[in-house]
Amino acid sequence: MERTLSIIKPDGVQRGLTGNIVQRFESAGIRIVGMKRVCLSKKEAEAFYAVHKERPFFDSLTSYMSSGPVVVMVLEGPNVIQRNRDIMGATNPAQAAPGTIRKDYGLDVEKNTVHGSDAPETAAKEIAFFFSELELMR
Ligand code: D4T
Repeated sequence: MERTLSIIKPDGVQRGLTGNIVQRFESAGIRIVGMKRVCLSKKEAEAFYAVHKERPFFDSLTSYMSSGPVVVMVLEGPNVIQRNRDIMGATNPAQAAPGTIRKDYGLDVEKNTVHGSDAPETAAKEIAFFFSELELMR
């Protein structure tokens, strides 16, 4: 059993895609064990994306991620890190496979509708960024 962090980015929340995206996870048999809507400050977005701080898109990405509410979720299931990434599709919506979230809804490489952790270590860190142990107890 594995856990991963999913974020519905501001473009997804603003366009009312939360229900649709949640349904994609649930119909794939993935359990949502934590979920909340939050507004990130620029500083919080910079802390979350700290690994990308040297990348040229860092300022734009963190401004965008703090531009409106996001929905953060902890997904649980076997191999859920990779399964979530398969459901999301490639980072650039133009290269995403048919039927993926980013192909169906992504606007560009920045406004690509969803985020998902990419490995067990990053998943653990990203989950702890948003959720306490208590919130995820069953
Ligand atoms: P996430 O982490 O959101 O699932 O994205 P990926 O793991 O698929 O992609 P990434 O690490 O290459 O990029 C992290 C994050 O930065 C945004 N981004 C990326 C951006 O705003 N502009 C860009 O030019 C690139 C390459 C999108 C995802």
